[in-house]
Amino acid sequence: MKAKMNFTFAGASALAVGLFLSAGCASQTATTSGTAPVIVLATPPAAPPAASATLKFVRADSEETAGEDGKGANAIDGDPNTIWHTQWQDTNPPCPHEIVIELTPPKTIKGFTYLPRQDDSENGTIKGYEFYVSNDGDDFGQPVSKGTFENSKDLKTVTFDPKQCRFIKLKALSEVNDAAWTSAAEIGVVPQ
Ligand SMILES: [Ca+2]
Repeated sequence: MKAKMNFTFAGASALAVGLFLSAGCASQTATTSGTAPVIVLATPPAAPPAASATLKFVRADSEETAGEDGKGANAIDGDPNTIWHTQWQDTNPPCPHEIVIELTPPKTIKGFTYLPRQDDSENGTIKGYEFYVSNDGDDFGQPVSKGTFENSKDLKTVTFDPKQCRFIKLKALSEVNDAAWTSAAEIGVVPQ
């Protein structure tokens, strides 16, 4: 849709420029003809909203809520500056860690996104991962995707064959510096 709009824009612009150039010392007719498509371009139709699902935090195996605000819900609040972080103040449970998120309504998704914490620390940034989907929130079966993230602050996008699901689970198998923790600024899905 967007590519088509851009093509239309470019084509119309070329037409307008062509009309302008051919008009020379703009006659009334050329000016009127050349202006019309520009007016249309000034108010392009709005793009249709992307298919999306509301994300709801369900559970995580560990959340640090005393030493910092590291609750699991921070991974789906839309704010890159808030994070889910597993416990580190009184105990440091080791990987793997996991977080379960519900999609409302259930969706067919073809991938997920992981945004690591965006501050100066790497603590908890996921290295090895597995990603699961489920319809009941209990039986997640085998992972639909597994791999290793590059160690950077960049948004990671992982795609797979489309899956209809109500729940997703991201399991962190390891941390970039092999520490015990897991953290996430944002976790999202890629709708089909
Ligand atoms: Ca967040």
